[in-house]
Order: sequence, then C-alpha cells, then structure tokens
Amino acid sequence: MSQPTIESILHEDRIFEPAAEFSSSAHIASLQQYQQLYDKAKADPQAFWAELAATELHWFQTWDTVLDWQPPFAKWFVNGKINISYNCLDRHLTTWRRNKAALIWEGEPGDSRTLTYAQLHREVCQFANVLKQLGVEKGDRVGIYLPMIPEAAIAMLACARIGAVHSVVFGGFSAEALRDRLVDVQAKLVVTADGGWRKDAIVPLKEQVDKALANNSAPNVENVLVVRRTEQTIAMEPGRDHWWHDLQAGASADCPAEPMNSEDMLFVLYTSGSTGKPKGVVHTTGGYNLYTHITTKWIFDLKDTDVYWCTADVGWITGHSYIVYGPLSNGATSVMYEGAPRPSNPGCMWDVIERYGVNIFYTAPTAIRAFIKMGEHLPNARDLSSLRLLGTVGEPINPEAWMWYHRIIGKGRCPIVDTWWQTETGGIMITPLPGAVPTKPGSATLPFPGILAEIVDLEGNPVPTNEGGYLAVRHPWPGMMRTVYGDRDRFRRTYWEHIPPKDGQYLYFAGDGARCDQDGYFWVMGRVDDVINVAGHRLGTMEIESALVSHPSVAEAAVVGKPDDLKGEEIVAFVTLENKITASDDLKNELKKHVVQEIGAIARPGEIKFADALPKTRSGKIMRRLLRSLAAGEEISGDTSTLEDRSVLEKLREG
Ligand code: 7RM
Repeated sequence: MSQPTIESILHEDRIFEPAAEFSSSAHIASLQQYQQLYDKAKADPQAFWAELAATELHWFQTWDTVLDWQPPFAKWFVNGKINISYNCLDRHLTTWRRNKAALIWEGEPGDSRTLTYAQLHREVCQFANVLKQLGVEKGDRVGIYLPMIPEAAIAMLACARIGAVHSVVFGGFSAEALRDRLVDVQAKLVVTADGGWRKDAIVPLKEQVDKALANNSAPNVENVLVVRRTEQTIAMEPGRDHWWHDLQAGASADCPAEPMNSEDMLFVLYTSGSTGKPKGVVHTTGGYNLYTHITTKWIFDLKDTDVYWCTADVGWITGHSYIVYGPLSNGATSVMYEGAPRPSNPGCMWDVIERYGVNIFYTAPTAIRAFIKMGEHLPNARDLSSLRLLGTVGEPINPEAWMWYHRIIGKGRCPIVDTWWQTETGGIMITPLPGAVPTKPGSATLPFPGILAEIVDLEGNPVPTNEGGYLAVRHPWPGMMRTVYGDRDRFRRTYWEHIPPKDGQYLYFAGDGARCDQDGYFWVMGRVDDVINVAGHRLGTMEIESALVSHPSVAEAAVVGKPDDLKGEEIVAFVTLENKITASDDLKNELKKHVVQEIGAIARPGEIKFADALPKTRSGKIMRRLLRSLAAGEEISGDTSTLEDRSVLEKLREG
C-alpha cells in the first residue's frame, strides 16, 4: 500500500452516495441543501457568518462590524463580546445538558473518568481561580504540557475563561522544543504533570519542564502547576512548583467568564513551516468559536444523543478544535483517550468504541494503515454497531485504506468524512457534509460553505480541471489564523504574498498541492514546501537539519521525506561530517538520538546517509528534489543542469 499518486486517484471513480437513512435525519440533508448554503455564503459571506454567529453562539454584546478586512489582516465580529468557555460550559448548565457527560475520559492503564457539564464547569472555574491566585491576568500566556488527561481540557478552558492565552505543547516534544516555545510565547506559567502514559511507559513530563526551565532559560515562567498522574517521585522546586490538587482543593468554584473582545487572542499553537523555527499560529476568540462550532455540528452531524470520539492529541490543532472547543460548544459528549494501540493491547481503540458506544469516530490515515496491518480480526472481535459516521484528517488517505475503513470499521454503512484543513485554518475547510455530499475514496470532496477554495498556479491563475496546482483560499473565514505570534511580516509573506496579490485580491497559500476534478472535487496531494508529514505529524525539514547541525560531528545536513507505507513519509537525513570524523553506525544512532533530544521522538530520522558532499546549485542551494528521488530509490529525472558538481550525485547514487 502506498500514498495516493496522480495515477491512482485519476482512476478513482467509485462514488458512495449518502445512505437515505443517514440523510433523512442529517443537519444538512441533501446535495441541494449543501449547494444552497454554499451559494448563499458565496453571495454574501458576511450575512452568512453573521446569521450563524447570532443563532449558534452566546454573545455578551453583539458586534458592530462583521468583518474588517485589511488584507491580509482580518477582524471578525468587531467589538463583539464573547467567551468561548461560556459557550462551551455555562450556556449548557441551564438546560438538560447540565448533567450530560461533557468528557468521557479513559487513561491508558484503564482508569476512567466522566465529567458532566456541571462538573467540568466547576473544575474549570476552580482552576481559573488557581491561575488568578498565581497572578495570571487577561492577556498573559500560559504553557500547557500535559498528557491526554481531562486536566488538559480544564486548563485550556480555564485560560479562556479569564482571558489568558494558552499555548499547548505536545507532550512528545523534548525539553529543548518546549523551552523554545515557552520562550517565544513568553509564558508566565506552565501546567504539566509528573508524567504521562505512552505505550506502557512513563513519559517524564515534569523532568522535561525542569530541563526546559533550568538556568533561568525561560525567564518569564514564574510558576509551574503539576498534575499527579503517574505518581513516580519528581523534584518540586519550592516557591515555583505547586501540585494541581493542592491548589484546586482550596479554590472557589465561583468564577464568572470574562467578556472577551471577539478579536482577543485565545491561543497560540506552534506549527512547522518550510523555513526557520516553528511559527506561533495565533487564533482569536469569536471567529474561532463560531468556525469550530459550526464545522463540528455540520460535518460530524452532531446530535445530542451522540458519543463522539476524536483520537487526536490535544497538543495538536485537531485536539483543540475537535476534542475540546467544537464539541463542547455544541454540548456534545467528547471522548478523550490517553492510550494508543500497543503490543499489550492492540485492539484498545475498538474496545473504547464498544465500551462507550461511540457513534462518531475521527482519526488519521496513518492510524488506519496501522489498524490494517494489525489485522481485521481485532475490530471484527468487537461490537462496532454503534458507529454511524467516520472521519479522517492529517494527510491524504489512499483509496485502499479508505475502502478498508469503510468496509471493516464502517461495515459499509457509515459515511466517511475526509477533512482537509490546517493549524492555520482553525477548522475544517474541505470535506463532505455526510448527509449531503457523495464521497469518492481519496478525495476531501467539496469546500465547506463560506470557503472559496481554488487550485491555482504560482501567479494565482486558475489551473484547468484535473491538472495539479496549488491549493489556495480566496476570502477570509472566521476560523483563519490572525497572525504569526510576534511576527506580522512573516504571516504576510508566508501565507498571503507567496502568490502575489492582484488588484488588491489576496489568496491564502496553503502549502499543499492539489487538483480539482470534473465534479469540482478536491484531491489533495500533499505539501509542496519543505514540510514533511510523518504519521500525521507536521515537521519542517529545516528544524531537523538545524538539530543535526547542532551536533559537533555534523558539518551539513539535508533532510527529505521518503514515502512510507505506514507513516506516509519517513525522514531521511543526508549528512556530511566535520573533518577527521569517521562515519559509523554508532554515529548514526547517536545522531538519531540527538534529534530526539532536540525536538522529540516524532522527529527521529528513519535513515541517516553519510555523504562526502551534498548536491547543490551553483548558487549554493541544496537540491532537495534530487535527494528525494535518491531516498525513494527512484531514477533522477528532470533538469540537473543547475547542479554545481555532477560527481556529487554519482557518489551519492553509489551510496
Ligand atoms: C489538521 C492538520 C496540515 C497539513 C495540510 C496537509 C495535511 C491535513 C488532510 C491533509 C490531505 C487531508 N493540521 N492534511 N488533512 N492532506 N487530506 N484530509 O493536520 O497543521 O498539522 O497539518 O496536513 O498537507 O497542509 S496540520
């Protein structure tokens, strides 16, 4: 099995119509209804979004301007007052949902906890008071470095409640990567845990925080809050470190939600780009609340009786938008699971579905490919009849994996929503609405109403049907990122000027290659920049190269992605060594370890290849295209005339 290629998906002509039974009770019940919404939104985007904002959300004060667009800077619902924690919690308390499960959590060792809306509200209010007690004020940044435990959602909502800006750092990132993010965002406080469970082992989170903060290297951090999770002995620095449960126990549960300006910052989440260090993607309150709310409702066709499970980690945007904010804003029951398939429990995902009667299941193609490999006997041994809708996100799904998901997990009954979006877009952009849009395996299908997606060339000109081009978006949407934290210029350059604006018309450049077929369906091919997607995790080749070059033995490094059956892509690093350093397998292992230490296990190169020199252009640019072909074991094709020294290529080829 492999990633989709132009050839394989050009020949994909299977079409799956939504089942009448599904459509009849769906929020968006027919293709015609989708088309009407799409047309309406296109004709008057501001009226479309304003109507939804007014009907779907609670506002303390209504806005006076729907959209203030000074390209590429957008402000949505200007002067509106809103609080996303209020929309996710308080407004449900006056309804029957008060005692409905908001979060169903299961830990990897099998412990579990259910929090009703009333209970979650109480915990969030208490924790918000803890933050206040420790001096956290509106606008302050709070780092969150936690495993997949309810406290992660509680901490996020507590920040949102008092107007603090959260910046969640995935628990798989190393101390170095954590420090870089805490420094960039100038975090005042960090929330962590003694440890987290990962494949039957403990991830020592608090130890990583201690390393990140050592020698006052993140000088803004005044306090660290520690959740007791794995119960091993950890160091607690008096004055700086506090146990979550100690402070939570004494905190008042009375903490009204702060009316926030619609454009106040809600969170910063770091993501990898093609150049430089990871960017802090800034999302604000009102637009993000609306966009995640309505996409969750329509795309997952959420009903009050549903148990909904998104398997992402809250450290990624998918966890932010589709475990926490989108589902809770809708008053849904959201499942949060700390575990992952592992040798001691390979069928755990299917157990969770059976145990909680999950109705909607949202996961990544890389996970599906791993499920396929583990064997269909695992899901076949469980009762999955509760499922009614399946989703995927994170990378293109190959049609074979789509068919397996449809057949083995969905038993041929459940629609599949293949959702294309990014950290930057805040929420899902291209996707089927499951009761309305017929699906084709491997296609994310059609844009969400209000999203004007196009395939263009680098000048912004439309590309003919079925020809490859760059995925771009024409009009601002409420969930879009507002800026790169602390770097408005980088925001402008990276996303809005990559395709030069014409006549004041700006196009958002997504960084993905795609094609649009004769039915207007989008087929996303993958990144066109130096970003690689390893098991659904987005990594910049530059970051990995910088990590390698920071090792004393390394002179130069070039990192490329190589197609991988399971992970989508695997990291291959070409490395030249300093004089007098000799290549060895030990050194390869040492370099792999070094990258893990600098970034985290997700960035561990699958392969390191030592070289005498790297292929470069006459102007000194590394020709990654050639390295990609070499890594994939393909023939080098295309133009190599710009290559400075052709013998470099010959040597690399000989290995
Ligand atoms: C949500 C998320 C974004 C990148 C994006 C694409 C790839 C995501 C799909 C997809 C094909 C999909 N945020 N991508 N979803 N490619 N089909 N349904 O993943 O910021 O971490 O990554 O992921 O390349 O640009 S992300």
